[in-house]
Amino acid sequence: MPQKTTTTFATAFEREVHEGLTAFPKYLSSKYFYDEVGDKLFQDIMAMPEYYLTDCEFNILDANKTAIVDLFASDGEPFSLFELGAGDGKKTKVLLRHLVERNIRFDYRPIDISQNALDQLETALHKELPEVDINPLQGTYFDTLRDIGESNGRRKVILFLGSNIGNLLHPQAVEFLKNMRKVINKNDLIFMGFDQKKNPQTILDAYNDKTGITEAFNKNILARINKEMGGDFNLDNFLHWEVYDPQTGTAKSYLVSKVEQVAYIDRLDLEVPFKRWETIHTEISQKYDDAVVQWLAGKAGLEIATSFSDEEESYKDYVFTK
Ligand code: AVJ
Repeated sequence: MPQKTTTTFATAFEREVHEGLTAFPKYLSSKYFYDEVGDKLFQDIMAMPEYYLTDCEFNILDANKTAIVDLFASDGEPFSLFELGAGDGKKTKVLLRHLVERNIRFDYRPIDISQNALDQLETALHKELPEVDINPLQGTYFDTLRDIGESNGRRKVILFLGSNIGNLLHPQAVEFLKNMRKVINKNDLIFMGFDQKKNPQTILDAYNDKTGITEAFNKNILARINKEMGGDFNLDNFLHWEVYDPQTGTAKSYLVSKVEQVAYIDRLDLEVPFKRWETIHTEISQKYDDAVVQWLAGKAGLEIATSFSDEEESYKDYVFTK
């Protein structure tokens, strides 16, 4: 079987695909769901009735915008509002609009892995909220945290919405929070969304819609390998499978091979054999409760200053300081 033995890969994506598809059991990282097609599919997910997270957080921000903006602007000095994984900024616009209405001085620095998402956000903001001073930054959370640390001397508020942290296992989440702690000063804030444990059926439905949007989103990682690395995955030979463990609060997504098959990835010179019913683990979407968030924050040396939630406590935004 031809196998690439050298360790030179053109991109991190190529390296990680090689690593994950030659491992046992197989895995791929959900951060590679997001190209132009994936961004659109995720927007469709956010618009689905089953995917309660987006509406829930939107309503929390809208209902509490005065208190939230008071926190952000606490000392009256101009500040920089960073946002990790900004996406289409739908929820953030509630806060941006309120900041503009109150004549608060700030600049907005959205960060996303997808240049396409950033371009769309910048165009939309120029039209809808031309007063906002916007400086987009493309990259992964890990690269860009460095840039945040080295930024101008203004106070920093870092937004991390949408329960994006849920893609990280707890040890990675602690590492990530520690890195965030390193780039902030005493009066800076981290404002972060954490989807909460709830009726397991509600969670399962959010990641397993009947219309197949989540399935297409999950399979988009194989579509990207086909497009960008000359892969020949037959997407119909895989099914989307979701599990949720109510004890640990972990939702996991898989692609399951319906047949015995061998895929070939030209750019990697790699054959990828699958047994019938063999899996590729593609994503975790962790659900939390106060105790777990408290524990994560404590491990990272952060304090919970306050939190905002809906009536049902199905989703919470926490404010961390150091
Ligand atoms: C963007 C990571 C928050 O895990 O809920 C939606 C991505 N995956 N449906 C999530 C996702 C399947 C989403 N995050």
